[in-house]
Amino acid sequence: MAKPQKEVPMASVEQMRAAFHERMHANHMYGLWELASQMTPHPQPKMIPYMWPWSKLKSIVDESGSAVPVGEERRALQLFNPGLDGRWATTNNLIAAVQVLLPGEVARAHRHSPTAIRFIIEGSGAYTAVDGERVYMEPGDLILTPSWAWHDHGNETKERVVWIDGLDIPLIQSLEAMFFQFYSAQQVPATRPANASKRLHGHAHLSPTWVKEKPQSSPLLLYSWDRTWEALSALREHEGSAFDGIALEYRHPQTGGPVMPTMACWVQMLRPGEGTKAHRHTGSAVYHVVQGEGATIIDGRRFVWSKGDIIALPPWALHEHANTSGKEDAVLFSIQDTPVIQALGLYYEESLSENGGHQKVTSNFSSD
Ligand code: GTQ
Ligand code: FE2
Repeated sequence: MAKPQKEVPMASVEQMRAAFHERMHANHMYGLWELASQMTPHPQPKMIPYMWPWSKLKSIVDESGSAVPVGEERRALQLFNPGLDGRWATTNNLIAAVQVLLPGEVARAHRHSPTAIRFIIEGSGAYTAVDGERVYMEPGDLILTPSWAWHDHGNETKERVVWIDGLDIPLIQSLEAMFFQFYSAQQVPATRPANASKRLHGHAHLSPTWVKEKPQSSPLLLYSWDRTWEALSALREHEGSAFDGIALEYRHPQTGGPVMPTMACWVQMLRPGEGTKAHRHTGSAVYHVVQGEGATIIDGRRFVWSKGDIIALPPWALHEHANTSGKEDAVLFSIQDTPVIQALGLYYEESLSENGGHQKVTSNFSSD
């Protein structure tokens, strides 16, 4: 016969447990059983899909010129994702900003560990000087500022210049690898001819054999719009990607890899009436509408876009794009954090099989 067990009253078991948890927390410990909900079956990003329409950006851009000077810092409007609680972040890893430089202005020389790209929206003939080389801007150009490269911006023209900045600041912050310095003078003296990197490295399939140095970031600092458009046009009869249309990645001319270790840049053309199928993948992106009109459906929400709009795409969000114009090509430029995801073996991708590969639209985005 079993020994009669001494009964422990339920209430005291609960009390003992509560006291245990309290003691554990007071000593900076948590039980795995309290955290299990964070081991999600798939990514559940805090950032939300969001769009900054150009109409809104433009009115702030217009006002910014007279409202704030170019002081120590640049006149760059940083796009904060509403899902990220005031963090300096457009996506979990990337920041996008719109920067304005008025005629005669100079933005003071500095360098930082975050990597930057510029995509020019408006204005011709202003420059970014990168490590002593002036890189001159035309609309549609992509200009790189590798990690830790000195840079200043100058506008000696008679018109305002506006561009998009893309940086990996949120990633660098979470890695706690932020370094920043101002240069001792307003500008870094020019030590190389203007657009030198394009003259040396900007010849598509032909590389200078005597250049032995292979930097992690692309040594080509200027990807001119005329070349970009030439490539898109030459490929327009191809089927392209089912998910992205005629999507091209800007490449490091020596390695063939992404332009920067932490950021990839893409340009994609959607032909009149073209619509892509939906897929999702790890890695986040920020899109900028270079030209045309269309819509992107992200997790069932339709974002109707036109020239100048900026859209944030969360990791693992279903997305598909469409050019809704019957006549004009649509072109999207984007920055993506996929090189980081790829390097760590964390790239996952899935296409939507139901409903012919298209999402059901359940809402329409509005920024009001
Ligand atoms: O123009 O160098 O949007 O350093 C954020 C940080 C732009 C710049 C930004 C920067 C810059
Ligand atoms: Fe900078």
